[in-house]
Amino acid sequence: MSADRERGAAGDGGRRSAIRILLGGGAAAAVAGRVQPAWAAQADTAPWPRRGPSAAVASSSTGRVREFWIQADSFEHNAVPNGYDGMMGRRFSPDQTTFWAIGFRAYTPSWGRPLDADLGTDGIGTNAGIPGPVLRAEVGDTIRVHFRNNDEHYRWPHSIHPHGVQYDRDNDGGWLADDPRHPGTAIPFGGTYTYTWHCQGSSVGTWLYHDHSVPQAIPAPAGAASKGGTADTMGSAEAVMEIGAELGMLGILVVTDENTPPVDREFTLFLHDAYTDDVPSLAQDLDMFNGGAFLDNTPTFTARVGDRVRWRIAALGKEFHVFHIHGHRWESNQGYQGWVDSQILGPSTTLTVEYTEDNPGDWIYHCHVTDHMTGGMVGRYRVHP
Ligand SMILES: [Cu+2]
Repeated sequence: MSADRERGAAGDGGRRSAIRILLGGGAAAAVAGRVQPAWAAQADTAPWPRRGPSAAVASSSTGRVREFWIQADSFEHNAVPNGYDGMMGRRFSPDQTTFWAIGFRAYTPSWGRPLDADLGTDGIGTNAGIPGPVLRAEVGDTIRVHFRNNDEHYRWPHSIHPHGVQYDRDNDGGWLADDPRHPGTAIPFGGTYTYTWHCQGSSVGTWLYHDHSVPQAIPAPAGAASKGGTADTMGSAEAVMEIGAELGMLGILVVTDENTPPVDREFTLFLHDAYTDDVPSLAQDLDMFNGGAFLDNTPTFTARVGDRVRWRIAALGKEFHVFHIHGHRWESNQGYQGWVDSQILGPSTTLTVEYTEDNPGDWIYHCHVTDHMTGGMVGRYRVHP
């Protein structure tokens, strides 16, 4: 708690300094002490919101510790198992759309065995690796993630960096070249680390987590000229930032409170892209929903008329996406406030879409950026009467 207070105090001081700068030289001198107009005195004594985003904790919180045993596993992944782009009619062979992926999977305690899929509104999802398990908690809870790096293929160091929750630097997971041995930022192959994150009032919503460890480059296939460095040649300009996330190390984190509306269906959808420049085994860039590309390789979601439906959507990478569902509208609660049928999201931002289902039919959902439709960001949405 003392850390929270320190953070709040620093934030308030920063805000006052910023106001002085905005007011220009004369006003700043006045604030500094000689002649203080009424508004200036107020600026220093008024009740600036002492509650930073770290302060609010709902009193009705459960205060539980949510423990997760998460392992990074490497596996060969074909993003287009049916070999067909059902929108444009193109065909692919497995060698064109397969790459060595890395993903987070949730396990029984001590990384015993992978947990079963659970697609319920409180579930962890498919637990197939891309995306990682849905990490769920309530305001007031502490999330404890026991992480093990089992990246047998690349044998790179990895980490988990969360969004939306409260953590200190040792639980941040973000690697920096000028502090390369900082705890939690580069867990070696075979190594483990425990992250502790706190869910505060400002943590309610849809967030994400991802690998944020040492940049790496995948060596070009034998016979081709090598384009870049590896962990052993860090400093190469070709190393790719967050390559682990590009290869699949990403997932959705959900924090709820007593005001979170209950729903009948909750779909979690992760938008990310893999590029031939970074992943040489691919024949074309892939733009993926939950690690799959093109109809029937991406998730097919289903609902019934009358269902309360919620989509929790996140994106990572270097693209901006426009999420669109055919036959549906929902009320935007961010940016433009009103009815929409398309919404923008970019790297590390999320969308929470809620509506009551009222339009039966066989629909599609897709990213509306045409390049990304060509790259695979389209899926089916079936609504039963
Ligand atoms: Cu897109």
